[in-house]
Amino acid sequence: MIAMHNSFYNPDCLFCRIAAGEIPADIVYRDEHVLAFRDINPAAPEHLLIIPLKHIASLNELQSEDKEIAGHLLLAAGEVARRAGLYDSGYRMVFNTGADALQSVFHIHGHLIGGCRMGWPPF
Ligand code: D5M
Repeated sequence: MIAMHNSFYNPDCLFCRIAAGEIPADIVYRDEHVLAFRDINPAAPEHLLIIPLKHIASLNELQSEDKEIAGHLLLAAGEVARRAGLYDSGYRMVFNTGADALQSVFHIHGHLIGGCRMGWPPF
């Protein structure tokens, strides 16, 4: 694979590497802006991650120029939920951001979780 070094792809980012096909993942959805795959450490019966293909570290780094990507990511959620069998039963989408939220991978990802009755609030 040709090495890409630009602000879109960060070679040190795990999720950029998954998006580039360098690291395998259980992919359930892909389009021109986003990718969804199963979380390796599921916190619910169904646990998927929806990421932008563009490297953006967290919601804090999202810029107004990323509006189309951000909107697209939310628009994809319903289709990802449908493919995971969660569309009718319901699901939750969470974007852990920063230390208090325990963000561990610094490439925006929406956790789409479901397949069980959940509680609220989550702490
Ligand atoms: O969530 C980061 C999430 O990323 C966490 O739930 C585990 C998941 N993860 C880590 N490595 C992988 C791979 N290789 N495939 C799939 N899922 C992965 P955060 O909100 O940053 O804590």
